Amino acid sequence: MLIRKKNEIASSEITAQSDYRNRRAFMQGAAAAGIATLAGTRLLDVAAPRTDVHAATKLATVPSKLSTPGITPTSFQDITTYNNFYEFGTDKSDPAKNAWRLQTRPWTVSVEGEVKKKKTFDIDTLLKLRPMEERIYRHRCVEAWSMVIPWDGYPLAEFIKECEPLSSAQYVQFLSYENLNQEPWIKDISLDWPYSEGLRMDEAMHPLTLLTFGLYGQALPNQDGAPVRVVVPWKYGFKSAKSIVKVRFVKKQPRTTWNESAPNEYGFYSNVNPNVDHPRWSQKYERVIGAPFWKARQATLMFNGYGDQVASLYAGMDLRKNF
Ligand SMILES: Nc1nc2c(c(=O)[nH]1)N[C@H]1C(S)=C(S)[C@@H](COP(=O)(O)O)O[C@H]1N2
Ligand SMILES: [Mo]
Repeated sequence: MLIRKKNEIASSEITAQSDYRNRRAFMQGAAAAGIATLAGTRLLDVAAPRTDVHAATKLATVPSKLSTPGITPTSFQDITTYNNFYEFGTDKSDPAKNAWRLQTRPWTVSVEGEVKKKKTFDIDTLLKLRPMEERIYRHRCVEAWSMVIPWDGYPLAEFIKECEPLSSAQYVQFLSYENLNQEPWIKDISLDWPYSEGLRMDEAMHPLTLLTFGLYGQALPNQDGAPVRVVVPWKYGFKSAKSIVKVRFVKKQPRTTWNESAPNEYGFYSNVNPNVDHPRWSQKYERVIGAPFWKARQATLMFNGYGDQVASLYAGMDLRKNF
């Protein structure tokens, strides 16, 4: 995606980070050498990045009937090191390096707008609201790469019911966390923060749309949008806002980050569509992350392969105009 970088990240930030990393490496070394005291262990807990695979919280999830059959998940390694999360830098490798800064507790999601009454959900309440399902979905970025991800969550519709929206609510907007101390990269990227995305109410209520708390049976690594994100498998990846703190029910189509930044390139709908090219590249094929070279390029499917389930949402709409 095309963005203007304002200037390089302040060198003080880089220093602070490398100090931290060095301290962490030292503490891990100490632990490995078996010299960690109780105090040392506590320090190590604090210093260990929350993205550490071994420190991840396991989620009790059951396989879902709505998983996409016949596709093999991308490796955990690729899913967690090749990311788009501009709050933590613009390179695909940046979020894995930088998202340890994100503090995911305490965390609340507030609900406002066209609802019976405003509510605020604590993340640990949200986690337990409904049984957790594992949904294996295709994941297609607008930049013409793809993965397969086993997400853990429950239908967004279940959460929406809990929010008690009024009949005047036509759209739902998702706002991501914005914090300059934890996400100093924000300063250097010309987007209108916080990251904002939105869905039409019927899209949000669709059974495939997942409120997502984990992947591969464990709490989301920070770089994948901890502690809670949305996943909309028939749309380009940018429609799925990460690290959500606010859900707003609204009457009119809400502002969305990429549409606002380049309206001719990124539409509000952004349904995966091999027949509508991005102005600067084709959407006919996708690069499959982590695949051997003979499977590394594949044809992109209409609605990312979910047309049987979702095409009716767009009956009568011109998908070239409403890209
Ligand atoms: N808050 C926020 N959400 C975001 C983004 C972002 O930069 N910030 N990037 C989007 C894009 S472009 C994609 S492709 C997906 C990537 O999700 P993944 O890194 O878990 O694969 O997250 C989306 N959600
Ligand atoms: Mo994306």
